[in-house]
Amino acid sequence: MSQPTIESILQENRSFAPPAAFAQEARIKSLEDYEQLYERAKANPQKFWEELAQRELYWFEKWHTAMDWQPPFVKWFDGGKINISYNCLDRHLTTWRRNKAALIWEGEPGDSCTLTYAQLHREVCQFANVLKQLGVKKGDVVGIYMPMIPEAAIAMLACARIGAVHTVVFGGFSAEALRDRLIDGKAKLVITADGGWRKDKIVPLKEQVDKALEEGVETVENVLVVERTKQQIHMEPGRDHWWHDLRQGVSADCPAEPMDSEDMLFILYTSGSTGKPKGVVHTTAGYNLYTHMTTQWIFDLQDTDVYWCTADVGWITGHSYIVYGPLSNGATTLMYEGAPRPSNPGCFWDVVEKYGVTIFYTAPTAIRAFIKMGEHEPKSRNLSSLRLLGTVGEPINPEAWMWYYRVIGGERCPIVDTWWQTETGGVMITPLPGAIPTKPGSATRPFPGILADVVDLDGNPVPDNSGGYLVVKHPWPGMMRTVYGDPDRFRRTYWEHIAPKDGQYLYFAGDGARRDEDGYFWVMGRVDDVISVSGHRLGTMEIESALVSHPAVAEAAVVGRPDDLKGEEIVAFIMLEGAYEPGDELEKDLKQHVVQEIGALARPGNIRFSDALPKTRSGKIMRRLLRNLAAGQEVTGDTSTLEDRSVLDKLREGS
Ligand code: 6R9
Repeated sequence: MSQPTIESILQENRSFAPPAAFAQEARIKSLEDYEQLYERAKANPQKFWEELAQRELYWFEKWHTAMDWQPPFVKWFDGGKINISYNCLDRHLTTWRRNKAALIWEGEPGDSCTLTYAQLHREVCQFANVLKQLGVKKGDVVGIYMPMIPEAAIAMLACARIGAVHTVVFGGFSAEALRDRLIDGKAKLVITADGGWRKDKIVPLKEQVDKALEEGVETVENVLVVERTKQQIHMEPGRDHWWHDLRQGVSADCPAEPMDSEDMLFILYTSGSTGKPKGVVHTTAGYNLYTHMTTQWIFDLQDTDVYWCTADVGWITGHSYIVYGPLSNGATTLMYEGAPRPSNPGCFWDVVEKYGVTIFYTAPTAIRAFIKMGEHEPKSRNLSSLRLLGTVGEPINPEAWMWYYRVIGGERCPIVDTWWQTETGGVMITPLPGAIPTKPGSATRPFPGILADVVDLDGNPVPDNSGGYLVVKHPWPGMMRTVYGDPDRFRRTYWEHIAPKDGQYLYFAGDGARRDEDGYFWVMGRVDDVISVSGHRLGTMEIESALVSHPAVAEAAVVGRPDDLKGEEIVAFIMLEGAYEPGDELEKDLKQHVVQEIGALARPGNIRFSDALPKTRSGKIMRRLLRNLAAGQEVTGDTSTLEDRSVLDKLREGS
């Protein structure tokens, strides 16, 4: 990489203090409390995490070494014996939580169920015993390709219980993407369902598994199938088994396997900007502790909360903040199979009302979709149970933040904008809702124990308000341990872009950011999303925010295309609000609007209107593909993470 500067052009001066009533009852009640905690952790991170590990988790045996750091490889709590399924289930059974709702589930067609901690424990134990019967042993890799039904979480916990490594593949991935991941992970068993419900249609999961295994995946011996949608499916004799058949008469007694702290817990694939997806490896104890503490403090969990994270379990957010973090804390976690759809655009608000959801955690892309659907959907439901809102996945445009705050939160709920990654295991930069005043568009400050900085390529901190690269300076318990089967790629991707500084290794997240005079972080998006116009490097998100603040724009994605004069020219892909029509007038108006909001240097050279944008299944706009389109090139590289492939064809036709 050359040594570019990254310019930040977003100006946002609004600030919201934690509501007094919220702060009073919160776990962490004031900025002083946060700062004290932060300083204590910074002075001795190992000691800080050790104390929490001792206080918050159950250990079969205590560790001998808190942290062993051989850059870039780290071990946490070496010598300890622990099981995350035990921490999520068994230890609650001897308390009043035994009969508390652990998992509330709502299916898309309107079916639902609630499992108490005791019931969930039973289900997990029985599932674990079936896995054992199918020959799954400690250390074996199990592929999970499931809809959002309780059995997805049960399967994960069952693997963890017996020491099998799960690799969850999002149910929207193609057969080919599934196949690649099963081969790379050397999976021995695949757990799936006949199908899942999505937008009133059946997603034929088992059929995809059949295709993935058609030419044989050498390591896969068995397929375990959960019945969900009940359409006719093929069952391969000897290979495929129904869960409801195998569970008959199986014991629900299955003690949790004492695992070494650093035993692998799961592999989760995340796409690199090019090439083969990376298998991000997380291990047991550190991940357990990190997701436990972040869930507790960031969502300010109280025993009366009904907590709902709308992510899919196939995504890291689902792993850490639907399953492991909430259950480890003994919380009630809600899981919803559906998505807003033409037949029920207000379904999310129905769920909030039906269960009295108190904490709601979603993604900016969903918020922008809600904005497009209009205020009448949320306004016609009773959302007064909500007390805290969260967002994750992308930088949130300040205008979307304000809408979320006003319309969903009734100007009463703090918003936690949580910055983190598959690789970090848990949230890294975020408000603590009772303590840290929020500013729309900023993830605010690092979680206690996280030493984040914004630096240049030589690892030197950049001045306040200058753009740079977001790095982490000290290992934390939840960090990824390696790329599965490719430690070199781990080193290259995360540890070599930025030079070690005074012998200190810096974890490079791949995001650009700036820090303001209050120590707040403003994440500007992936650095590969930065556009260089006449030598000014502009974060795409900031131009997008300007566009989205125009009443005609529902969603915007901005990319650069090569330009002889300026180096790069800005191309904006725009999805309009329902009532607006594309046209030359509007195009001119939008360009002028960006000039007004940011300045002439950010004026888009070209605006294209479209009725959808290419997104990954976790809702991130795939700017790499838009860059190809903007430059008039064929789309290259990996498109397996694209949610709806037809969007590309439409964009191509329209260009
Ligand atoms: C959890 C998750 C990671 C990338 C990350 C960044 C973007 C996530 C963000 C955010 C700004 C936030 N990102 N949260 N950017 N503000 N609050 O999304 O993991 O799918 O691995 O994506 O998402 O660019 O580097 P993952």
